[in-house]
Formats: sequence, structure tokens, C-alpha cells
Amino acid sequence: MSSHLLAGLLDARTDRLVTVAGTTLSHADLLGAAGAVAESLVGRQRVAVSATPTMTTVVGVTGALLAGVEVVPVPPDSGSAELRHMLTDAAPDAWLGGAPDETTLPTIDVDEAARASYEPGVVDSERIAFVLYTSGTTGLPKGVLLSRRALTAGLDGLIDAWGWTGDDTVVHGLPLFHVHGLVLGALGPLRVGGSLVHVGKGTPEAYAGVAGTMYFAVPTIWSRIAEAPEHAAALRDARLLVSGSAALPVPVFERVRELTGHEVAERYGMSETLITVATRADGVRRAGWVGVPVDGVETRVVGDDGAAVAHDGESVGRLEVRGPTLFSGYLNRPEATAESFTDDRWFRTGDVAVIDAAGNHRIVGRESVDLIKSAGYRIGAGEIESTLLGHPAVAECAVIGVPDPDLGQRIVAFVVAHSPVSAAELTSHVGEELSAHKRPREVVFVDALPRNEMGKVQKKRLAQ
Ligand code: MCA
Ligand code: AMP
Repeated sequence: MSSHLLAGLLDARTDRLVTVAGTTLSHADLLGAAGAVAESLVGRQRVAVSATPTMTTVVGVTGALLAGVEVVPVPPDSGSAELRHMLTDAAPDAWLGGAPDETTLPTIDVDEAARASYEPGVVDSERIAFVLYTSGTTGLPKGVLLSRRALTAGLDGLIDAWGWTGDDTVVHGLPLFHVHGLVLGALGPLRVGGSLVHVGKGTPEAYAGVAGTMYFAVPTIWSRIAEAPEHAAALRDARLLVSGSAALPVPVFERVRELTGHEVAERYGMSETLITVATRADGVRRAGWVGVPVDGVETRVVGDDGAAVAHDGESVGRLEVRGPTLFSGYLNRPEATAESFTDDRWFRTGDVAVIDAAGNHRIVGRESVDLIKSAGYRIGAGEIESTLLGHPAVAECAVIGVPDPDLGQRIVAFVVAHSPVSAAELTSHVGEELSAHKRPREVVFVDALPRNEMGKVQKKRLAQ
């Protein structure tokens, strides 16, 4: 395959189709429309894209990648504080495609009907393709800088692991502002020269309505498919069902196997590292295990003392990774970048894992209770706490993720209020400032938060 990130798309085939929420373009037409976008981006460095699950987003992002212009994919439901933060931190030149109402930035139109024959120039592989915002345990989301080298290596690892070819049709309904939906789910088919159907919203019915060879979903969607036998049966003819972004519960793996005849292939990754570990299509599939390192990636587990932990399938340690799929740092955050690496340049994932003698990985959990995974979204407890504290009625608060059969974890906020306020008001306050999936599902009003002698909130006690 050519070294260009979008090698498969550049072949401009007319029999390979990209469908997003009901609109279809052939690869040739997508290339033509994206070429017109690329022409209109001359002189730009970095653009923001309101990453709705639409063809406009796919054409806009593809055009920017052809032109070598950086993209900041912005969640379309971003609240005001979150949006302000991303625009200040990333300082894009313009909005590409639709922009939020009160924008002061110039906007550049995306015309899906345009057809330009654009000759992409050579772009340095270390050039940044995406600034992707993701939450940490505290503070505001950080912009993860993903280079073309990382994206190419990350996708090639999966192309190898899954025997992914131009004959595959990927089906999914994932958001286009995170690695799963955007990199794997949109760029993957364009790199490999295959077809894509983005169903708009990830419901069992929508997945069942499309014939594909590979279905990508987060565990929440698999769990909903497992509860919908009438739709699950439609996935029998697939080649590969893939789960990632959070742990797939063993009962869901088993139920999907009963209903579809397929064992779901789980893979593991992060915004900062892309997908580093994957179950191979021709490899062992074990419920609760996420596979082996993808081509070019190395992993290790270390104990609290930093010493290597045995790869015996039982010993638990902190997972560290290195290889060509890694990010180029956090935007404007050299200290946070430095802290995320060990002295010998391994990336600290913050996940706790077990590796067996054959190199298979099982993710045991996260080191910090302050990073919550809900419906596959990574959510920082600290960001929600600061937002709640910005509400005049809130004196103190603590946010935790509690186990949830549908969402993996659901966000619960414990609040000490100094004036009367309803749970609904606090929830919508978070939705207005941040984004919809960061809203607590439950607000519990308490007289005081449990604290240790140092005054630190004891979140483990809250969880009980
Ligand atoms: C949700 N609702 C609420 C609240 N939360 N209402 C009141 N208070 C709340 N706190 C509403 C929603 O607005 C919605 O209303 C309804 O409840 C159902 O919401 P929900 O349960 O969230 O389900 P959903 O809207 O059906 O979405 C589920 C989903 C979605 C499709 C699984 O969460 C999703 O697409 N998740 C994927 C996240 C992802 O791509 N992560 C990848 C990160 P209404 O129905 O009226 O709208 S990348 C990554 O992790 C790495 C690299 C990796 O490994 O992949
Ligand atoms: P994000 O930055 O949104 O990409 O989230 C990355 C985090 O998702 C990882 O650090 C893990 O905690 C979690 N994650 C991703 N895939 C899996 C998986 N297959 N099993 C368990 N956790 C996962």
C-alpha cells in the first residue's frame, strides 16, 4: 500500500461507496468533493470541524487531510465552556463546514456536490493531522496531537490484525470526534480502499439494517444488540464483529456469540496511543481479553516500584506502551506530555493489565477513579466537579463512576448544596457548559462528603 494516509481513496474507485447517515458517494466522488475542500484551504494551518455524523464532516476532514491542514474535531453538542476552551487552546483559523451560531471565526463551506481534481502534495509524516480533545482526571480536556505517521501506523496495525481489505464494508454509528469512529471507522475504510456505512446513530436496529463485513461498536451498543435478538441475527453474515473503547462484559460476549454465531474481537487503545492491542481475526478470541500488540507496538506491565511484572496471565501491573502509533504530545501542555512518559520513553496508559506468556492482554481497570468510562466516552470527574462548583447552589461535590450494566459506568454526582436546587437543574447546567454525555445520570444530595484526615474526599466510600 502506498505511504499516503488515504492511499485507498486515492485509487478513486467508483465501486467503493461511503454512506453517512443516508448520503452516499463513491470513492471517486468523495475524492472530488474533498479535493475542492483542499483547494479552498490553501494558506490555512488548522481548522475546526463540528463533527456531526454527516457526509459534510467526512468530506471536510478528508479535504483537510489531503491539504495537510490540521483538524480539530469538535463534538457538535459541546457546551459553552467546553467549546470556548477548545477554541482558545487550539486557536483554529476557521470553521470548516457548519459552525456554531455565535462564532467569530471565518467559515469555509463544504460542498458535497463539488468535484475537483486535486493533486495532493507530499506531506511530512510527522505533520499533525488531528488535535483531538480528551479528558484527564482533573482540569480541562487536553488536545491530543495525532500525526499522520501515528494514524498510518495505527491503521496498518489493524489492517494486518483483521485481514482488512478493500473488499470489506465497515458498518458503525459512532461519533466522528473520537478515535474509534473517526480514525478506525472513517479513515480506516479510506486507507484500505473499502466501503463504509455510517448509520448515523448506533442503535441495534440501525446496525441490523445494513449488510457489512465488519461491525464496529462500543460495549454499550453490543450490550443493546445482545438484548435485541431480532436485530442481532442480521449480523450472522458478517466477517468480524469488533468491540472497543471500554471493557466488553463477558455475558455480552457470550450472548452475542449465541445470537450471531460470532465471537466479538476486542481491541484496546487510547486517544494518545491509537489501538495498540487487538484480537487478530485469525487468532484466539477469549471473553475478557483484548488480544496481542499490533505490528510495531511493544507493551509491558510494571509494578509500583517500576519493575517489570511477569507475563504469566495473572500478575497485575500498570500497562505501558511504545511504538509508532503514539501521539506527538498534548497541545500547549509540555509538562503533562512529559509526565505521561517514563524516563525510558514508554507511555503510561493509566490502565492496569495482565499479560500472558503468549502476549495476550486483559485490561483489569484504571489506576484512577477520576477517569470515568461511560458508554465508551472518557470523562474526567474533575471537569464535572469544577462545572458543578460553578453553580451558585453548590458548596461541595464529588463525581464518581458507578458500575452500570448498559453504560459500563454511569456518572453520579454527590452534592452538598447551600441553597435549594433540583437535580435536573444541576444536570442541565453541566449539559450547557460541557456536553450531553458528561451530564450526571444521578445527583445525590448529602450533608457532607466523606473525607480522610488530610481532607481528601474518599471516593471509594462514596461508591459503596
Ligand atoms: C443521557 N440522557 C440523559 C442523561 N444522559 N438525560 C438526562 N440526564 C442525563 N444525565 C439522555 C440522552 O440525551 C438520550 O436522549 C437518552 O438519555 C439515552 O442516552 P444514552 O443512554 O446516552 O444513549 P444513546 O444516546 O443511545 O447513546 C449511546 C451510544 C453513545 C450510542 C452508545 O453513547 C455513543 O455513541 N458512544 C460512543 C462513544 C465513543 O465513540 N467513544 C470512543 C472514544 P435522546 O434519546 O432524547 O437523545 S475513543 C476510545 O475510547 C479509544 C481510542 C478506543 O479504544 O476506541
Ligand atoms: P479514550 O481516550 O477515550 O480513547 O479512552 C481510552 C481508555 O479507554 C483506555 O485508557 C481504557 O481505559 C479504555 N479502553 C479502551 N478500549 C478498552 C477495552 N477493550 N477494554 C477495556 N478498556 C478499554
